[in-house]
Amino acid sequence: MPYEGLPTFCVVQAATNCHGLRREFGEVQGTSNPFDGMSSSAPFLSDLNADGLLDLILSAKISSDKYILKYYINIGNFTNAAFVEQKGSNNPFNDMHSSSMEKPFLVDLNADGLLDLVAGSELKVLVFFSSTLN
Ligand SMILES: [Ca+2]
Ligand SMILES: [Ca+2]
Repeated sequence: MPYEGLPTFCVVQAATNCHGLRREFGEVQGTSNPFDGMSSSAPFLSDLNADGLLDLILSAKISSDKYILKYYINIGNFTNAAFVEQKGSNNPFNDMHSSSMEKPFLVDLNADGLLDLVAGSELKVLVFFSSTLN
């Protein structure tokens, strides 16, 4: 078995051959959708406050060439996410306004235990922000 020990799944619209665990995805709408009312072309989830729950970061366009990052802390639990926007000094990205924030994601790129920010833009430039503790 080439994928022995690894979780596998397939997505099918109609019953066909599926090797591994079969998963089907159904859209969740309205208030049952924890992202109801939010919009972004580049959402991503990461446990930014290290409480074990995935938080939400959205890139939002504020002018023709500027983006900001909105931060939503997850106040739900492991089975029901609930996001509340953090503004001002509660948003660690509050002072970042840049054309380079269109497609952000967090990763610990330098293996220091702190998530760093990598972001791309319409200009196809990748920018890197190394995080530090204050
Ligand atoms: Ca969290
Ligand atoms: Ca890091």
